[in-house]
Amino acid sequence: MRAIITGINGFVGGHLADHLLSDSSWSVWGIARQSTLALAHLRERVSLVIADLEHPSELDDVLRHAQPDVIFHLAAQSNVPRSFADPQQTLQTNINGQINLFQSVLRLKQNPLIVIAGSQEIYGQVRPEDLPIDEATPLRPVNPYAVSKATQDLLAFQFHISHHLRTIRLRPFNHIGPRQSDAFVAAAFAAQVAKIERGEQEPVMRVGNLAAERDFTDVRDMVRAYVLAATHGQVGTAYNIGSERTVSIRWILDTLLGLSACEIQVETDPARMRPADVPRVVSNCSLFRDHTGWRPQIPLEQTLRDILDDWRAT
Ligand code: A2R
Repeated sequence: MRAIITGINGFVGGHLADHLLSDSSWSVWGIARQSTLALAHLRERVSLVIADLEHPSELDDVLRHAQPDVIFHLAAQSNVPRSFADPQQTLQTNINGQINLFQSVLRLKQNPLIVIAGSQEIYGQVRPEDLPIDEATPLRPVNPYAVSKATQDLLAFQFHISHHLRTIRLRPFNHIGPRQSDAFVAAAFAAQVAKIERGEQEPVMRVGNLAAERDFTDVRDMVRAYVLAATHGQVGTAYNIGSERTVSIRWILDTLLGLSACEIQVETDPARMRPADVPRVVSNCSLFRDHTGWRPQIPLEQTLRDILDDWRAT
């Protein structure tokens, strides 16, 4: 099986490549804008192709060359604050990038399975009575990134219906793990703990809303789900992927603090409070479970230990 991963140099892309390459039946091409793979250990094993999703002729070259059976479409502008700062750029990259990819596939008359990495952010402002969130829950995106992901989801459906593209739409809930940017909460806390342990920061953590409850999955379980979607998923379908349980941000913080020998104070920083936060988000993933048999396997305590060890090593 020949797989292309767009966004190979991103957080999920590296883990997905690791997972695919653990099975000798996959060969992996990666698309990136840079001329080198971010993860050194992948350099011998992934065929890197330099291409920008916003340049259709570059995509044609990649597809002609790789002749993929599966495209895992991960490349995106994935940062929510950046999407507020420059909504046009986020919509341009995420929506037009995906349209370019689809049109390239059609132009070359290829017929790969296309797995779209979406986001639970598309559900946005969920009401308590909407919980747990299943695929029929209304989309109420509340930031430009979420709008771009909702549009990617709709376009994948439309191109499946109109052009028979074999798309599968994934709607992953929060996923965390080693190598994630510290723009995300678990990595942000772990990075601070590691700095405090090295004496680079005073032993005080400044935190936002700790009461919010979210549905977290280890990224390594998440990429296993992406591959199961490709091998066992139903074309044309949208799937939620999550743990179907919640933990609070406070639990994440307390677990990380419990993994450190340092005495660390916690202070609330009003600047980090997001008043519009939805208090609780939890998924219903029964459709994906029924179709693929997937269940997360890595306990979150283990995930947090691995994240902290990763920051200690950087
Ligand atoms: O910014 P770069 O050059 O490192 O590349 C990013 C890449 N990317 C692009 N690649 C080709 N052409 C473009 N126009 C383009 N724009 C962005 O996508 C980056 O390496 C990758 C996204 O990685 P992360 O931001 O780390 O996202 P993550 O967490 O891996 O999420 C993967 C997917 C995204 O579509 C999310 O929206 C979804 O999962 O939940």
